[in-house]
Amino acid sequence: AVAETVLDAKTEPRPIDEAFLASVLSGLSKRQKTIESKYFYDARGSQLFDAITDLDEYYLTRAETALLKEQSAEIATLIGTGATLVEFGSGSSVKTRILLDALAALRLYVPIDISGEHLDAAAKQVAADFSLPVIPLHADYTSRFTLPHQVSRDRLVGFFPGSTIGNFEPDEAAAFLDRVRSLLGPAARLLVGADLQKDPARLEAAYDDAQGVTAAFNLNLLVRINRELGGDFSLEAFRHKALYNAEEGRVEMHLVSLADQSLSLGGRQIDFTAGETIHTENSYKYSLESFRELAQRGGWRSEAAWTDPEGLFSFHALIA
Ligand code: AVJ
Repeated sequence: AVAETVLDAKTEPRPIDEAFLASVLSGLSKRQKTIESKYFYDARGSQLFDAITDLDEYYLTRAETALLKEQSAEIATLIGTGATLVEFGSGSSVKTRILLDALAALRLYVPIDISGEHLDAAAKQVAADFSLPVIPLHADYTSRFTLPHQVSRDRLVGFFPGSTIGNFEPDEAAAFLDRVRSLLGPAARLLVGADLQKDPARLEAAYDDAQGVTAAFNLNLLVRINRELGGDFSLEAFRHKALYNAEEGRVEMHLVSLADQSLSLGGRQIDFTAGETIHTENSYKYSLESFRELAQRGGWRSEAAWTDPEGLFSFHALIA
């Protein structure tokens, strides 16, 4: 506690991220309160997500990694030589390495990530390990951006693993896929991972693990709002909830208010009734066919698709 006080005294107060504040205020003033899931990933949130990927219940990362290893030679054959790989939300590029091991004579790797520090370190490491030109791009791939001018729009291959596409509403996912297609140009390919529909109990366990890591990941949104936006959320007054919404085909995460309570944020009062929730994430689950339809709405056609032996996860090669 003493050390913290000393540090606090020396640290300049950081200016508030106005976009974050505006997004939270707007989300919390809706009838169904929401917080955008892209705000999960501060340093602590990214750490917690990494811990999630190691959980027994969270089969997604293991299934996709195994699938990529199994199919990387075939994927490499589709892609051929001289391509440029553009990754959306590259993080630490762990899955990329599996592809890079198999891809012959890649021309360039362009990792795109919202977290700048992480990105530069990961980019340097990949460049060194694969003796590959790497141009990292610090950007929020969910908003509009352009590729660096050094990247010629020739033989571009997008890479979007992890079922992150499932965080978009289907309409937004189709719009995103359409935007990626115009970004990558004609003759482009897109390699994308999508989690599959399955037994709701298995899905719910994946988002509500026994150790409570996912609960901590969800509650970290409130920790972040308290620290960065001066919120006064009591963490004890909310609990994590995950449920499978069968009509929508998605897992939802919520934070449930355990009591009637009011708090203040950005000069506004926000009221909760007991049992009211903040909807913090959707993870849409697709079938092979429903994902192909989605891709088609985004202007892509399916070139190939693979699933793991258990039928848990899918990986698609799309062509513009
Ligand atoms: C990284 C978006 C794919 O939706 O499965 C994990 C995030 N949320 N546990 C997912 C997440 C709760 C994850 N994605």
